[in-house]
Amino acid sequence: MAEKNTRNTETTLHTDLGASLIQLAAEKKNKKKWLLIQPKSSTSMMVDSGSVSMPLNLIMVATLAGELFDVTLIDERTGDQVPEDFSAYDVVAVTVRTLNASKAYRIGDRALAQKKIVVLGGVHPTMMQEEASGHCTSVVYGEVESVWNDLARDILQGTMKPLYRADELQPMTAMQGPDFSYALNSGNADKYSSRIPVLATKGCPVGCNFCTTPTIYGKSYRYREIDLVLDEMQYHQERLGKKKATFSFMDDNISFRPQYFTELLEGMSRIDARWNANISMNFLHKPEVAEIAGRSGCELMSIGFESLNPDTLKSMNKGANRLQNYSTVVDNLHRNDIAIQGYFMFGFDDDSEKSFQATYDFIMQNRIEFPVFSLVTPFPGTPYYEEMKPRIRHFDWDKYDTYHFMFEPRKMQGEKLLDNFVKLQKEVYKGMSIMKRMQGKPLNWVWLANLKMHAFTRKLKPGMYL
Ligand code: B12
Ligand code: SF4
Repeated sequence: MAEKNTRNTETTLHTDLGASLIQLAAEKKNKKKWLLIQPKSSTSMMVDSGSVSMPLNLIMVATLAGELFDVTLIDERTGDQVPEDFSAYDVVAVTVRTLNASKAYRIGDRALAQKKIVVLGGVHPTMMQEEASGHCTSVVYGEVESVWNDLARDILQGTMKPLYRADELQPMTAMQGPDFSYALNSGNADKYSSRIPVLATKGCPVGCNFCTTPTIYGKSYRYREIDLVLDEMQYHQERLGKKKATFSFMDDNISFRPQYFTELLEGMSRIDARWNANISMNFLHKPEVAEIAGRSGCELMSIGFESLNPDTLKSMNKGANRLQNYSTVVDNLHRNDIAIQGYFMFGFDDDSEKSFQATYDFIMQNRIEFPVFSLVTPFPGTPYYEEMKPRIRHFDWDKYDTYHFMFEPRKMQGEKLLDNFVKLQKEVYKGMSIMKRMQGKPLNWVWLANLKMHAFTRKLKPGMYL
């Protein structure tokens, strides 16, 4: 049984307003009961299958709500069942991304019909408030921390507003340490990936036109105190043993502030951490950064290379990606035994068969350990969505998993796009290619991921992406 992490004591509730909420909650005879739900999407791709990461978003909601309410967290991805009958609960709160929005809306409708308070939060309701408000009592815009006091008070008093949106974002230094017991105590906790989600920073000022982060957080970049992050990691190291505690940063772009990032890396090297993160290339071409990252226990970095086509890179506004730095970045990381999960997207207007060949050559020549391919998906609320809306083939949210053909690119027929997309994946994950990319590298989960991808890509057919 997991204990609660009580070492990280900073909390949003420990303010005057927070104290009055605790008082208000205590005055109520029965604590209100919350059911928090992580729905499973219906995608057939490898997104919600196998071992999934603990839902840090809902854990954060549970951590706040648990101070005032009785909270149960269920995760449909691990096999937990969403009840038909919500009579045991007062509040049904669901986290929603576009790919599971239809499922979340069905849950919301059912709970509303049973006269429950229904709260929808997460990136999709944030971007599609009007649509989401048809399936709930209240929509929470963006992070729960910035609106929590208002939301909690209204739930206690039964005076719900249709939308909770903060005028300004709270500094992240005050972010409550997540209480993982909500996930770890679940009956299906063994289905969670052993990598523990951790968050040090939020936001990303890069501003890619297809990404929701700049829309939700603007150009802001906030971070937690490094000691709080390290303290949280040490809590897990003590709980599991240093060897078993591996961490996955959920940050949008952990490396954006070089000074903060290098201090965090130095801190992690002191506590002997093992970690991976999403990172942009902004200063990874400097060998000293990769060197500290290696020393700090980084096992894998996930990098959005996105494209090898300079026109495509330009069109997506991803200034951090300089083609001339790609191989240097890879080389720096490899020299420090850091594996690379490389993300590549296709389907842009400037893509042609050449884009596929260039990507294949880059991956094979640079021995990228774990390439991941997706089809560009204009997510609602992004500038890209507005631009592409007249050309989008469907608005069935179940297909917004980045593995569906969304629109016909200008320089390539859809059929050709999908043929090349499938061919590239099969080529990169065929036995010989895996050997070429992975030979001599440590026999660990990255190898295993390659073997799984080998089996998965064998079965791919262009029609699956329609
Ligand atoms: C880390 C990450 C991943 C990780 C871990 C995912 C996971 N299980 O959480 C991995 C790599 C596995 C992943 C996979 C995918 N991801 Co991802 N991911 C992220 C990233 C960078 C951070 C998410 C995170 O955990 N943040 C930290 C938590 C604490 O913050 P949060 O999620 O924003 O939650 C806060 C608020 O939203 C709010 N909130 C959230 N839920 C609720 C619920 C209630 C009731 C309330 C009140 C409040 C509330 O309060 C929370 C606490 O502050 C986001 C970008 C982003 N900033 O959102 C993309 C992002 C969520 N991913 C995205 C996508 C597309 C995917 C994939 C489809 C990619 C793929 N093809 O595999 C899959 C889908 C996985 C899935 N089943 O959802 C998109 C989703 C776009 C959309 N409109 O849905 C995002 C937004 C990036 C983007 N392109 O814009 N992802
Ligand atoms: S660098 Fe990553 S997180 Fe930042 S805007 Fe671009 S896609 Fe989004």
